Amino acid sequence: MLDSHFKKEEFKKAVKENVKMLYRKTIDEATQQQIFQAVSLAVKDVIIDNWLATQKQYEKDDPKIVYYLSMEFLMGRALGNNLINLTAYKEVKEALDELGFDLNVIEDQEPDPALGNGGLGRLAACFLDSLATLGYCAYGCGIRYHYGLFKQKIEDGYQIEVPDNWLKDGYPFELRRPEYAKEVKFGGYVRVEYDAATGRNQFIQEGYQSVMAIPYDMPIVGYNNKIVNTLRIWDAEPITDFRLDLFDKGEYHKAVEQENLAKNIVEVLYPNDNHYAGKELRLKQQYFFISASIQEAIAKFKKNHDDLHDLPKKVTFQLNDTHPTMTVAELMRILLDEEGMTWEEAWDITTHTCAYTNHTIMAEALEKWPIELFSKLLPRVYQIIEEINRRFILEIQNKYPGNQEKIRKMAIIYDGQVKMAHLAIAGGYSVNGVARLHTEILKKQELKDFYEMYPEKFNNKTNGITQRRFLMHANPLLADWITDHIGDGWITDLPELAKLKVYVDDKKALQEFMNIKYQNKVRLAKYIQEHNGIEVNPHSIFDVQVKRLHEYKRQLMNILHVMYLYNEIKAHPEMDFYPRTFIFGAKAAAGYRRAKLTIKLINSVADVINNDASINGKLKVVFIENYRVSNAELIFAAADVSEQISTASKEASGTGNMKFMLNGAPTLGTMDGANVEIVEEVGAENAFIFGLTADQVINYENNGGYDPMQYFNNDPDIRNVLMQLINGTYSNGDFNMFHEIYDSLLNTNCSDRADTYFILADFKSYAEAQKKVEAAYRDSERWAKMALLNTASAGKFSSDRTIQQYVDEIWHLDKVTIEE
Ligand code: 26Y
Repeated sequence: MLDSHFKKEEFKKAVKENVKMLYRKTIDEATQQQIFQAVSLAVKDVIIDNWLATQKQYEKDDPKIVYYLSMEFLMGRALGNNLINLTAYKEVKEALDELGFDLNVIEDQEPDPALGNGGLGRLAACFLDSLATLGYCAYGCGIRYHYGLFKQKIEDGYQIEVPDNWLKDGYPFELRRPEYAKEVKFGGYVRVEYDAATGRNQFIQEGYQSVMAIPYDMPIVGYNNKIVNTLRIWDAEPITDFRLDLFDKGEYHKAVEQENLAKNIVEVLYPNDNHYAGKELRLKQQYFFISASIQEAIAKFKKNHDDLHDLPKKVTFQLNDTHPTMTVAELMRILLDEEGMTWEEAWDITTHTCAYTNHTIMAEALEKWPIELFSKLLPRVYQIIEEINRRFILEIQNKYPGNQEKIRKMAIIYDGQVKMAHLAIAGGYSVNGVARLHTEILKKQELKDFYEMYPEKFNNKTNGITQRRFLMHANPLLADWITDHIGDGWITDLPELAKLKVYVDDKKALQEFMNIKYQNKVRLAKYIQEHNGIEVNPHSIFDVQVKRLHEYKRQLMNILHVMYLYNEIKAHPEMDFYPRTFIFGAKAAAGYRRAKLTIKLINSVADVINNDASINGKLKVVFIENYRVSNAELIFAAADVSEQISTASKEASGTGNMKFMLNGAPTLGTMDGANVEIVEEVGAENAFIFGLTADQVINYENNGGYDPMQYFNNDPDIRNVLMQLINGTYSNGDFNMFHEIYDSLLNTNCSDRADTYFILADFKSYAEAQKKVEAAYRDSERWAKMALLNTASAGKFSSDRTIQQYVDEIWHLDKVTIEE
């Protein structure tokens, strides 16, 4: 379908016109960045018409709405994706060609809006794409951080964080909506006043500071269906001058404070992934965007409905992890204090409107706020949480009379802390995990007591990814090849990929499939040459681990294995070794020392190996700087092997694993997260599985008995590699540089259990699995079949499927179609 606005000549004219209007330049004088702005504006023009039509349709149909509340949306670039979903990519590419521009280069001008850290934020972005494509009324609600996730520079092998000023040239795909501004209040105290008219107490917040929340809307274009949903991100601005007039001179100080509050609140995304730090500013961020979003949702509801008791029929608030859990208390506050409901009425509505997704079992990621901090910052919200907690404890006592242990483990407020996960579970009607294994662990281990009390709330929603970005846009050669063979139904119905299975014995098809992989490897090799100055051999096996750097993801095990291989090659130069390129990409949280040291280790090992001429380029190690959504798209398309090697039970789902699979890279991994379901779909013979099972890991954790030293003592290969961490092999003779890593594995002077993530326990079976990878790859026909079967079996892992399950089992939304 070609929209009339993309008639080539008209589009070219629009671009020229935009360059003139925006920059007073002719097209040959404009910079690439200016062309990007002009092209984007022309695209936005088309989107706006569909956006308006969608809003009209929603007003007419009055469908149920899901608000996807998330501190993070890792959107990646919009231009290419919007063109894909408008089905205008190829036409625009041609039009720009004719103007003398390369669409790929223009796309590269766009900053990556990196308003997220990793998996959780990217999942939110995939969900928005699927919601719009499936025709559901959905709003993403988040924060317009002025600085997204830092840019990573590598200097002397170390990670350096550079601020990401993504808004500096202006972002063409956003719309400021000051008419929907909301006031958000912090601090002060609560005055209680008896209202004789209603016979009830009124709770009035006084002496507070406040900021204005100003929404910016970004269009979320559905695929080929004219639907355009909205991602609404809130910016903060100080209350304007007229309010300042209200202050007498003595309050000048307060006015300045309010101005600073507004500046600070949306300044920067916290770069922690799966690690809670307890920063006051983060709590402010949470309340800021939740209060604004919930106020707006209620105002919107009241515009078209007159009874707030119907809210659960028309609205769901989906909480993306515990970060937006404030929703429970803020909704209660509005229903109680502003709408005058009784506690019972308000609680009934709240607990039928909120739903919570858990993304991790890592204890250090659980949000627990000190009462002190919480009650000072949000006095009224805290009162409400106290009352929720009081009643919740009564419920526990009712169910388990005399059982203090249950209260200790389950209370929302305990030990001087507010436990956000407990609030999210008590205050909502649904609790879901993000892969089958993860949900089972939640039920049996982490949230056992809650599952026992509310079994009906628990459910699983295995994650998914959008094939529009991660196949169509990321891998156009493969996308076209697939469409040539089975039609284009897969674009909105990924299980259609199974039709490719008939080609598994077709030599020509296999050859073409692998040839596309080769071309994508050449494309990535060029990127690596340009960005790292390292020459890699596109005929070597591209073995890839890209994801956030975290100990549980075990990038360390990967690089230790590389060190082991290098030792083998040096010791047996005659050995027949298939050339391999190990590719890493990972950002470490700025304050995560051990993760940053692991990056240094990877780069140090790379330095030594890449510069050792004696191994004839059999082994290369590449650390791709500044891994992010845009270069991820190049990387997935070019990968031969997908490293998914987390300690079993620790990776809730993973979604990178699905992106590799879709692009034809078999999984080398543990039975963790969604890997379990990937293996189920593709067959164990088309994956390389190794290592402890989740049950074995949990058993060690609960009962002890793990001794890494035993591996060190009994296995000379392991011992050699570990000794190289402290004998200067990779540190120019500096014995200290990597000592911390050595200690972490063997516990010479560490606080936590040695080798917390069972690297030594899994090392040998990992090395064995790697040998099987090599053997399989040498048999090029066998490998081609495996690769093709991975793509052909990826159907389950579309976020379209995930979203449909959320709709059917949690949200119960109505499907909308745009009438022509
Ligand atoms: C508390 C705070 C500092 C915090 C910030 C970010 C805690 C957690 C996170 C991010 C968590 C995250 O990204 N989790 C990942 O979610 C993905 C989507 O469900 C999963 O695929 C992945 O396994 C999980 O680690």
